[in-house]
Amino acid sequence: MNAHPMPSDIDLPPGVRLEACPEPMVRLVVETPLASGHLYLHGAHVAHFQPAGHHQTLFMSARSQWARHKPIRGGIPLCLPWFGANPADPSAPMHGIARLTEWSLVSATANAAGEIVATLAMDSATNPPYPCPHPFKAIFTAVFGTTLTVSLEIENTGADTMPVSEALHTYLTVGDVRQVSIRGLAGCSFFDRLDDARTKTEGEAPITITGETDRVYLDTDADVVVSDPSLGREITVSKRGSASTVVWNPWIAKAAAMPDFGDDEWPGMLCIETANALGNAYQLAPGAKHTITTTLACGKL
Ligand code: TA6
Repeated sequence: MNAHPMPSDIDLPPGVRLEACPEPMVRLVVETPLASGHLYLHGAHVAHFQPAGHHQTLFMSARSQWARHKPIRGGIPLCLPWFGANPADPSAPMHGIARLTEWSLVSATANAAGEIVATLAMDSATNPPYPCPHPFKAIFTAVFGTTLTVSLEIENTGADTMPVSEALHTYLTVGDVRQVSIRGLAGCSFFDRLDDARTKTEGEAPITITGETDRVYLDTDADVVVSDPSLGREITVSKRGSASTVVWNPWIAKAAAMPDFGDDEWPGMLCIETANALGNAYQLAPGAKHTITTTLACGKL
């Protein structure tokens, strides 16, 4: 794989460094009194976030591939400018090109609250991993503090209106997915990707995971709270600019079928994805921009 060039002209605040790890990937390492974090330039991929005094928040597979044009498995993969398969091009990569792209580091600064604000940029016209029918630019921002806030802004740089679906595909670390409960989606309609893609309505009780789960909850801007008794914590996933929330766990068979995911890793993770997918996909006019944002906050149970 061609090495990602190590940025050399960026001033970094105390507690922030760049390193090539694993070679030749380049990551921004954050280590401050508030939190630790890792942000890879490959895919603008947050792969680690641990607020002070808490267990790590993001799951990372031990089998993740670290290669050009391959997504990192875990953390927060960026799905853009399409979520899932590209309906117009079955040969296109799953979940778009943003997570496969080498992003440029624009800045890394400390704000008045002592949080680290990292900004990255990409242009689909510059060495895309796959040709996109609609050109776009994107700006990624991660704020590492006692919470983690990730924002992704897309700009339509083409002359035509472009369809967009997207997700901040967050992999949460949980102690045992069989013991977690998920609140915030009561009464929402959802698209069950495992049941002939039927649209169903969620009940009032907290959601529990008892098998492979792959649901796109639609028309919701609600916070989602994951209660994780085995780690004695809850994680609140809040969002802006998103009308869909995806809940995913591969369970046994799908975990075994993924080459970059350990067969025994499925109990330790749960995806709660901030998205605009399926019926919440949108049309972006030439020159227009749209931003999707997710914030992860950890609390003690
Ligand atoms: O967001 C859930 C999902 O669409 C699942 O269907 C599963 O495919 C998951 O994403 C992971 O996709 P990936 O392409 O990263 O293996």
